[in-house]
Amino acid sequence: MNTLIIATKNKGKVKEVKEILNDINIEIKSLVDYPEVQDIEEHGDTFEMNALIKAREVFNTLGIPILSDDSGLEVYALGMKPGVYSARYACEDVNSLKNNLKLLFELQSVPENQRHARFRCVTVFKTSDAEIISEGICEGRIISELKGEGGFGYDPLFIPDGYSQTFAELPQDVKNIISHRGMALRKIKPIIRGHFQYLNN
Ligand code: ITT
Repeated sequence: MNTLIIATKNKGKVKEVKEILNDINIEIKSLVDYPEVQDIEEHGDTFEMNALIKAREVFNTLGIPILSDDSGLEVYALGMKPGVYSARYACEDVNSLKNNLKLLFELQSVPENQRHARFRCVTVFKTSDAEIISEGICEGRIISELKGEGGFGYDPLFIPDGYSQTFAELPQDVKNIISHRGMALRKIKPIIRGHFQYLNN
């Protein structure tokens, strides 16, 4: 069976990507399965640059089709921060609780009706002869206390527009339909499917 590698060790992302692509007949692995791939320095200042950096570095090491995801939260009242720094907003290590607490602290004096935010996700599908990029955006707002146990990252603080529950409270299949990641992946999915169908013919 053909293999697609997701260029991440983030288990929350891996779970979502696998579910969204589950009707393509491929084996999906992540960098958790490839400890020999060294940590990648994400030195780009846009989601697109960082997604390209991850896809290219992992492709150069492993030489098989790669899907990368660079994503984050942009809060309007904070000048679109934390943005590309979402994973390491509070400290150098990825620590979701600390990031969420820092976000609550930064927004403590911002009233409910000015807490608009959006998640953005840029994905890159890289093969030996192409790099395809897609983007998804999900608008919503940040609440003032953590709610829900599901999802990952900032999910317990984010309520998508049109809903009354956080991403951490909503069922995973609902998040996948409306999320930034779901949107970016559904755009790129026909190309991924077509690539592997072509390889099999
Ligand atoms: P990789 O670089 O290994 O993919 P990462 O977690 O460092 O993993 P990013 O650099 O793309 O990934 O940072 C994304 C951060 O943005 C992530 O750690 C979360 O804090 C946040 N984030 C992205 N998508 C999210 C989602 O669907 N729900 C909640 N938080 C999300």
